[in-house]
Order: sequence, then structure tokens, then C-alpha cells
Amino acid sequence: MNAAVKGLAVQAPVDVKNPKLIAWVAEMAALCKPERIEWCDGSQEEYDRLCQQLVDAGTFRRLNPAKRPNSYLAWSDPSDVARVEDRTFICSAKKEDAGPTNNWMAPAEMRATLQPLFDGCMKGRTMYVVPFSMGPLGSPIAHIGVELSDSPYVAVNMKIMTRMGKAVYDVLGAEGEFVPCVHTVGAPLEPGQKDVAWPCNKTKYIVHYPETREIWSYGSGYGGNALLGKKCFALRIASNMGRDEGWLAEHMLILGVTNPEGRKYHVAAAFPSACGKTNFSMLVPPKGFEGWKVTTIGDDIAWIKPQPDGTLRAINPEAGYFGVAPGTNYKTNPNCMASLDKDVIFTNVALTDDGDVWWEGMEADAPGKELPAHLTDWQGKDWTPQIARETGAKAAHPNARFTVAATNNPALDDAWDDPKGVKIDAFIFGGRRSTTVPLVTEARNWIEGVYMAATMGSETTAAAAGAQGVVRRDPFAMLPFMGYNMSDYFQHWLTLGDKLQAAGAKLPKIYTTNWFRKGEDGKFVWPGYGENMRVLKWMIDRVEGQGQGAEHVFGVSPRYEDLNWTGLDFTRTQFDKVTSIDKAAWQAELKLHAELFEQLAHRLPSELPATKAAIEQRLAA
Ligand code: SAT
Ligand code: MN
Repeated sequence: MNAAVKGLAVQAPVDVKNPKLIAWVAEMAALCKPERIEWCDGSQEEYDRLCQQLVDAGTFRRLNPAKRPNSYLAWSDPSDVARVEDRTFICSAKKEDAGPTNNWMAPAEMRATLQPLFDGCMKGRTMYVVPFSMGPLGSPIAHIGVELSDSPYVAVNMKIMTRMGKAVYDVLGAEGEFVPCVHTVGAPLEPGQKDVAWPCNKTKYIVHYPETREIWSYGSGYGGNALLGKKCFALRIASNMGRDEGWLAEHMLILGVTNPEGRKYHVAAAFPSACGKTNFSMLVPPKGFEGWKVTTIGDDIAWIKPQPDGTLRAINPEAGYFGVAPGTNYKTNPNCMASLDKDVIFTNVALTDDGDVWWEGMEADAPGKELPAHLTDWQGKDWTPQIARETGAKAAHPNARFTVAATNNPALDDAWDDPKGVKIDAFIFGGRRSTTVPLVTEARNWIEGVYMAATMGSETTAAAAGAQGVVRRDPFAMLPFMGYNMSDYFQHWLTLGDKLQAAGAKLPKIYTTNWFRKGEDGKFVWPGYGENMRVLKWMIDRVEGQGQGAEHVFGVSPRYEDLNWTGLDFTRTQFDKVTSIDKAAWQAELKLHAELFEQLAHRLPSELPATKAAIEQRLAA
């Protein structure tokens, strides 16, 4: 099949039978004016060829095959290292449908803005047609997207992060629906112009049109700005699909947890970016938890669809992990380290003198915990421990990432690729807070759980450009990923709870956690990582109707004696430090909830201020 377009004839491969897809590729080619079009088939041959091309272009460096087989290192432009939230737009027809937490521009105005930017934006480059399925191919919970990108880095990352390739054209058939995603680094090449290793543009736009379910991304080659299946589709566009169709697209890991008696449960947990979702999803139970097993279904995103019997079933729409490297080591996440042995794309980590990778935190695995004597840092500069001491220079960028297939994970759940998904028994919402919020609290009911999730605060991280460590409200860990009005989203959760209850189902329990309280010395009090199993076990006990706890102003928390401490030296005093509820701090916290509710007042469900009033009354009593 082909479509003739001014300048460039679009010849689709024989597998492509979808006239809408071909017409759209032709239309976008006419606009972006690439030198050529390559329809990706997702084969290993194609992956290897594109990686070699990236090596030849200086974007990739092949790592020492004896140390890190079939793996590559990319260093981005220093200005293109994270998601750009202030350049991300939800262009719904009406401003109020994007809501006060999103940047908005009228669709016509945005289209007029983007038109001249995209006109000729791919000159001198190849346009890759990247077909992908979010979720197991053909699953009733899955959806298809096609990304057009002038970045081969994007094409190879999408091969790892999604089910990408020829099989998607078959599922799409002649009539199938797909979400069109256009991406350009915004760096056209004039004839004879030499390319740079990491092309990008100072001007950036990450744009979503929720009504027409389109994604347009301009100017960045990095992560969630460019791998459009991830945050743009699987969260911002999918949250709109979920609202319209009665399901949930959430910024959640999914894990399986099996107790020594062999009973298995599934937990979906929302944490903001770079707050340890990958670590938690691959948790290795510590000493004292013999016979317990944790398995990974997903590490970042969950699509959750209600079933006729009132249960919720979840899939991981992704097929790989785009995880934060710094801080990852054999103590914090041994399964992740094992996943990274081979077949990895690293971005913005440091290079060792023997052609391997290094990042801050890896020293914990060195025999004497020593730092490497010399590295090349993520900007290609010399790095030594002395330089680091004197200048504070980081060898790896704090948002440095690895891209690796889920199938590399030794803790991968057997059902991770099951088209039916897994049944969710509990939700966790966890913020990063140095103070105020206790280690774990169980909501007494669905509404209280929605309140906890809605009012969650978190200190910002390097995953997004901008200031770090500032507390901001991050409802459901979805603030940067919400594709419509936040208040409508709260209502969607409340309505779903009502529906499930009406179907006679036992609702999943809802928890809020905070692993990040700090002591006067500025250090984390809770050991975290594998030790989070102690909290997870308490939750599972509660799901089973077993675990004990004490009720307080906003829920139920375990007392010291309610957790299993075998194998960990953690005193009652330390426990008090991570669980105490300070009345004055909570009065101040509730003022921040009030500010959030003021911001979201338009269409805010009345259940939320009512829950707040009840907490205030209990706090005052
Ligand atoms: O850069 S990404 O958006 O893919 C990762 C994240 O922020 O969670
Ligand atoms: Mn994320």
C-alpha cells in the first residue's frame, strides 16, 4: 500500500494494512520533510543495526562486552536531562477540562504554534515509524500506539520499553485504532551539515490533545519527553480513555507478594518519579521473612480495569524499565543489578576506564566501599574522588537512567505478560516527606483512602527539570501525568469505588506510606529497601483480616509490637521517630490540604472537604 505525498512517496511494507495509518504517515512526512522513512519491524537485526548506527554517530558508546555484553552508553546534551513539566501541555477544547494543575492552550492556538516548528523539522533525518502495543498484544486491557520519531535513540528504547514491531501491524489490521504520537528532536540538518551526538532544541513542547487522542513532542530526546508510550500515552492520554471508559491509568508499580503459606496477593503502589518504585517492585524479603516472595509485574505504570464481579485487574502496559541508576546497588536492589548485567542502554551514567558503567551508590558494592580512582563523567569530563570532593561534581547525572527489558528481571512475575492482568488487593500511595507523615497508615474506608491519595505531598526529585527537594502536593503521584481535570479524576476514583461496592466486591485496602522521614542528623531513620517488607507484610496481614494496629486521627497504623522485627535492630525510639504524629505539624499540613482544595475547588467532590473536616475535628479533640 502506498500514499503519494508531495516530495516523498510513502511506501508502506506489505504487513501494514491500515489505510488510516498510511495516510497519517504520509501527512506527517509531508509536514516534517524527512529525508527517508523507515518502518520499524522490531526485529533483533533492526535493533542491532540501529545501535551500530548510533555508535557510528557518536550517540552511543559500546560498553566492554566482557563486562556488560550487548550494552551501550549515551550521554545527552547537558540541557536535555529530564522531563520538562513547564513545557508539557494538555490541550483540551475547554480550559476547565485540563484543570488548574495542567498547562493549557486552546487546541487551535497550539496547532498554529506547532505547525511552523514541525514544518521541515526532520530535514536531513530519517523518520522512524515505531508501532507499539501498551500491554500484552491483543489483551482486552491493551491499546496500540504508533510513534513517528526522527531519533534512532527513541526507536531502540521503544523496542525495549514496549511490545514494538511487526506483530502490532497485524493486531491493528485494516480497521484498528491507534494513538498517533509524533516526536522530533527539532534539529533539521541542512545538506552537508554535520550532526551532533545528541540533537535537541532549546524550544520544547510536550503536547497532548485529549479529545483527539494525539501526542506531539518537540525539541527533547530524553525519557518521558520522547518515549511517548510512557507518560504521554500510558498516563496522560490513557487517563482520559480510562475516565471515558470507566477504568484507571495510574502511576503505579504492580507487585505480587506470596506468603509462606503460598497465598498470593497483588499490590499496586503509586510513588512520585525517582522515589523507589523500581526498588519496591523488585524487593527482596530480608532476614526474618523466610518463605515470603515478591515478584514484579510492573515498576512504573498500571492500567487497571474493573471486572463484572467488582474486582480490579491490572496490567503493566510497558515491557521494560526506564529506571533511575544512581543509588541502585546490590544492597538497595539486587534484582535490578542482576537485570543490568547485559542488553542495557544506559543514559547519563559515568564510564569506567575499562569500558563499564558507574554511578553514585555503586561504591557500596566495592570490596572496601572505595570510589573508583578515575572515571569519565556523564559530560565526558575527568572525574576523580578528589574532584568530587572539591567541586561536588557527580559522575552520573542524578536522573541518569537504564533502559532494560522486563525479561531481564530475575524477580519477574509469571503473570507479568498475562493478557487478563492480575487482581489488585491493595493500593499504596507514598510520598517523600522528611517530616510529618508517618511510616504507614491504612484508610478506614475508600473515601478516606482517596483523601489520602488526593492530598499526598512529596519533595521534588531530579526526574523533572527545576528545583529539587521542595514539598508540593502530588495527588496520586499523578500531578505531572494527569491528562484532565484533577478534581474530575478524584470523582472518577470515588465513582469507581461506589460501582465496585455495588457489584458486591470487597474493595482493595488503601494505604499511605512515607519511607523518607529524617532525623535531626538529616539522615533517613527508616532503613527502607528490603526492610519495607516489614510494612508490606503488615498490609497483607490486614488484607487477610489478621494484622493489629491502632486507630488515630486519620487512619490505622501498626504499633511497634505489630511489626515483625526479626533480623533488624530497630528500636522503639526509632520507630517513634518514623511514626509519631505531631499535632502542630498536622495542623499546618491540613492548611496545605485546604490550599490544594481551594486550587481545585471547581468540581471538587464534596466528600473530600468533608473528610478533612472530620480529621480536623478528631485532631482538635
Ligand atoms: O522520564 S520519565 O518520565 O520517563 C521517568 C519518570 O519521570 O518517572
Ligand atoms: Mn514514573
